[in-house]
Amino acid sequence: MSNISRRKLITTGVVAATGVAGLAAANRIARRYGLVPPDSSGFYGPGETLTYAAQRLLTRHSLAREFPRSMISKVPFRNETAPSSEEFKRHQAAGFSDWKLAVDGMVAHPASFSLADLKSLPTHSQITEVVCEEGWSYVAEWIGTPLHNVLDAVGVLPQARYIVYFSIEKDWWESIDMADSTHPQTFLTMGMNDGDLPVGFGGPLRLRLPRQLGYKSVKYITRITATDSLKHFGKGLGSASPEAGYAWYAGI
Ligand SMILES: Nc1nc2c(c(=O)[nH]1)N[C@H]1C(S)=C(S)[C@@H](COP(=O)(O)O)O[C@H]1N2
Ligand SMILES: [Mo]
Repeated sequence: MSNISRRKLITTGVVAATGVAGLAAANRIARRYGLVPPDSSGFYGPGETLTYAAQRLLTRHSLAREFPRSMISKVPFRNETAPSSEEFKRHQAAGFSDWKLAVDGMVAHPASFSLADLKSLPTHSQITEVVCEEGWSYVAEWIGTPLHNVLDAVGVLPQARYIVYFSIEKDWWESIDMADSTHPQTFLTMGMNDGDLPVGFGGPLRLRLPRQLGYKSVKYITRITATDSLKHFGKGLGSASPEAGYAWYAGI
């Protein structure tokens, strides 16, 4: 069976099951096809599973909307944060010359990338929106290298199912599946609106992911790791967000 008709069949199954026998049946089908998010347990679990399974089957390869330059927000709203740690202040004082991105886990060649290393990879720009779950948003130009360039450089093993990424702010970490990790708009971002990425917006290095809500676009990235299971990260729910009551998959 071709990929498309197989996908259509599974989608029809998931949707029909919702109507006929409710969430439980849809969940059984999602489970059979490995479309269960890491935060699928608990009260909201069945709903999270249905959202994730349906999005993966229907919109896996779709692109987030890109805007014309004239739509770039004049005053981008931002969370007024800069990491308060001494470690970050030291990096900032040194112009981030020693900032490193460690890449490890299920990869053939674990490596560490400086900002200069990352800038030497093919870079692109995208004009996309940051959408916060609180209801505000803004449009900016983001310049960086698609995450898949770094994943290709280290040789992610075929067993890997997720990429987990960590901020220098210890309580900010997230993970995404391989569909989002290799999505062309998932960027390791070093520039914004024609300049370096300002600290307030996550500089020197941020993972921008316009297909999901703002909280997945973690700022001040220092490490990414490839894994086949999220059980051993934090409370095993996939990221810090579900530990605080937000969905792991925040597709928009
Ligand atoms: N390290 C870190 N990353 C973060 C946050 C944060 O406080 N710390 N806030 C998140 C949230 S909730 C949103 S909506 C966006 C906000 O992006 P902005 O500051 O560029 O507007 O960043 C996300 N990434
Ligand atoms: Mo947010």
